[in-house]
Amino acid sequence: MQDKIIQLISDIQEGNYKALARAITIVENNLHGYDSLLKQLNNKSKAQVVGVTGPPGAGKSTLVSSLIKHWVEEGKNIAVIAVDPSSPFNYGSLLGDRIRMSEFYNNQQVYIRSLASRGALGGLNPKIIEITDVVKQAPFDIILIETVGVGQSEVEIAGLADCSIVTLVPEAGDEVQTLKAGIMEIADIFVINKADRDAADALYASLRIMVHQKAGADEQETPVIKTIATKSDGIAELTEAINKFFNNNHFNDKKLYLLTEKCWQLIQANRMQDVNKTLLKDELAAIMNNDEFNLYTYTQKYMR
Ligand SMILES: Nc1nc2c(ncn2[C@@H]2O[C@H](COP(=O)(O)OP(=O)(O)O)[C@@H](O)[C@H]2O)c(=O)[nH]1
Ligand SMILES: [Mg+2]
Repeated sequence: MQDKIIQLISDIQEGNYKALARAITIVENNLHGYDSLLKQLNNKSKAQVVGVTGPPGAGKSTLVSSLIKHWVEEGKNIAVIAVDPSSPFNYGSLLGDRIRMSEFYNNQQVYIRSLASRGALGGLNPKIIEITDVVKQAPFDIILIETVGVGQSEVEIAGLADCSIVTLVPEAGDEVQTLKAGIMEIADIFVINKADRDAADALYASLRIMVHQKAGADEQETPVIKTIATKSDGIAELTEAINKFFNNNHFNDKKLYLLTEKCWQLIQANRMQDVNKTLLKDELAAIMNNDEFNLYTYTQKYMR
């Protein structure tokens, strides 16, 4: 078993996508050997992990396609991990341009994997951290992770991607005020997609005010970039902002923060493994009206 896992990892490191697909399946489904596989991942990856998050229909997949095209032309190797609860990932039908997109499917520079979201809140796949680390073993320059922003998962993705791009659309104008706190924290770059629509300039202006207020005196303002993903408009500006982000000195501080965040989430998931809310409820239903019931004594059995 051990030998097989070592061979699998070595195949992945040589850019074997079939081996990568197999390893992801092993990890995603807790198949035999997954623990040993994870423990043998090395720490040498130079890949930049870029998260693209935002509401359904914002144009994330279209944006991702345009980014792939841009980077492929620069000779880069790119992986895409898409976590979409609503629809299976299908770049072909997405742009109504099967020929162009199937080019990516057959392109050795591009690896695309779609994952179901199995989280209770419909957000991220619970294995996304581990799967991203597996993908990092392969010689990719950039790993793109597309996730639908639904409440909590926006915060989770902050711990997942080195650089988080929050995609908004002009219609989001009013929502932005209410979403403000959460998205301001996680966004490294804002994209206003569908900039071909009228309200884009108004959203741009109000976002610029928000990032300015957040930045304060000595901090850099979070870039706000207008794109029309369907026409690849603004993609060059976006990739430039991504490059700038990775070249910034603050990036190392962020890496430590991200690693701590990931570590925390893994430990949390592991510690909660034996806690089942349905069982808790059943047990509590039976004892809650006892005079002797004490919440603090009861929870003791779960404490370490
Ligand atoms: N008008 C306009 N439509 C866009 C733009 N970008 C994407 N779309 C369309 O918006 C719809 C949703 O796009 P999709 O990429 O699937 O969004 P996702 O759910 O965020 O991944 C599709 O019909 C796209 O063609 C844009 O910049 N302008
Ligand atoms: Mg999508």
